[in-house]
Amino acid sequence: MKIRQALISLSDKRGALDFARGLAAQGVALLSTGGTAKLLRDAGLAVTEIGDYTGFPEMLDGRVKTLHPKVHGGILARRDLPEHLATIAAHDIPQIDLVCVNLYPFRETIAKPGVTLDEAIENIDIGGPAMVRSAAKNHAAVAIVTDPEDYASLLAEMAANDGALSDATRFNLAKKAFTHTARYDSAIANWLTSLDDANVPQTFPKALQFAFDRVETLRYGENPHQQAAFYRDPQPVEGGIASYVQLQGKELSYNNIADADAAWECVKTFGAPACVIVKHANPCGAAIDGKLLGAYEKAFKTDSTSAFGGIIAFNGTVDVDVVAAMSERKHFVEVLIAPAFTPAAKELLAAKQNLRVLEVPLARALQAFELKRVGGGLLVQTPDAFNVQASDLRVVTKKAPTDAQIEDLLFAYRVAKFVKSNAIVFCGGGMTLGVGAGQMSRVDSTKIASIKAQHACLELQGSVVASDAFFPFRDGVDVLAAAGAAAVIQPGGSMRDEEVIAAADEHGLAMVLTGARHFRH
Ligand code: 93A
Repeated sequence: MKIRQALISLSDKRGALDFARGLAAQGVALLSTGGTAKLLRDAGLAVTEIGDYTGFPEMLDGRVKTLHPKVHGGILARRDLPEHLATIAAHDIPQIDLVCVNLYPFRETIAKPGVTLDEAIENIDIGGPAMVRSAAKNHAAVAIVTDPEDYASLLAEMAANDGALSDATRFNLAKKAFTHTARYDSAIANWLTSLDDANVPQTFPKALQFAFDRVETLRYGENPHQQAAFYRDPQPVEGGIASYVQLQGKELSYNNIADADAAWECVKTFGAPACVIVKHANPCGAAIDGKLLGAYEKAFKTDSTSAFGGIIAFNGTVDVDVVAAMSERKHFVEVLIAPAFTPAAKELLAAKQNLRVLEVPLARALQAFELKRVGGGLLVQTPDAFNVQASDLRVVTKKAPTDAQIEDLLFAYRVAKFVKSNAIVFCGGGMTLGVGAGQMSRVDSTKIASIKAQHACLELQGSVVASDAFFPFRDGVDVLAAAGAAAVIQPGGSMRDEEVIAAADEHGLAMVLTGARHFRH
């Protein structure tokens, strides 16, 4: 069916003129609301104002513009039902075949600092979503255009199709349109239900609505008998793993993406050139150095057995030296992530066809919320934003750490944040020496970390060690002192801090407290 009449009503007027011109050039009559009509008329296009069309002026400060049977009848009438066609004819209601609408900028309005409830309420669009939903419901005959990105392709399809759009195109537009209005209402519901009795927005709305876009379905989930898909936030956090661009390699798996996220979030916390190797969601090697190559060599050394088949992330541009060093060691990795790769590095990588290589922009923004599904519910928290600094440290032992030890303690604590609890991380010289992860007992984590260091023939004598949470008893301190640690970083806050500090003094250790723990489950 040829499109003969279009209604255009836009808050976001990007590309509107070109689209309207393109429609007019294909013989489509244009109807428009005040601001949009002015834009089109000023550009020399013939356009009918909605008030002239309905015989009612836009009223109530624009709250009622398009809410009229002549608009909704023209959109909603079924073209395949003679009764519908007779009814609109009897009421002198012409058909509207294309509706191009985007809505009052509610999200942008509430993002403004100091926004008032009145301002927000006035930016709740009523007539716009009504038209979008009318047109989307009647997609059998009407095209609903909500995304400026679609203008050009729709004009091209019409031009190639005698002024009509296909059924499939109209159906796809309708799906997009209902998603658009659903998200719009979600934003309103999230904001309004976040207001407390004094209308001050709180962190957690009473009812939390989410909207994600499917990026792809995955071959399977955590295990081959599970189905899985990857969804992206329509407003993704800057520098999050979801912004990846895959340069080469096999399809990403569910576990690949989860581990890539862990490696990427960890490596991003360092200012110095850093390398993090993750295996099964835990860092099995992490290091900082003057150069990425040095960081890689150190990170690999921590646990070269576990590094095999791992996910590896760098926080700087990967050059050919780094790729060559990986090849020399025959280091098989599942995924390689960096903000950029030099052309020579890319060339060398291209020979490893299966290796998945991801570029992700290096930005350190945090998600608003972290989510975890539990049976019949959802746990929601703000992210762990604590990134320990030297000024956070409180020395509690007779012995104070040296400057070099402080550097390593800070490094160790930042790595420990990304190790599943209970986490014990031995470090020295800007690298992990032994990582104990995911144990039910802190003492066992400490033992495992020191066993791992032994396996790698790494010396723990004089090392530093981080614990993600306090030591409930002195036994953990006894074990790490026996392993050779010289300085300890931990949050403190145990009932037995005194006993733990006394043990550290007894062993001649330096101990610093951070005041904030890093459980990660
Ligand atoms: O205030 S409304 O909820 N009432 C309406 O009847 C109505 N009709 C269109 N908002 C309404 N609109 C919205 O006006 C559209 O969704 C669009 O965002 C905006 C375009 O107004 P203008 O063309 O005057 O700039």
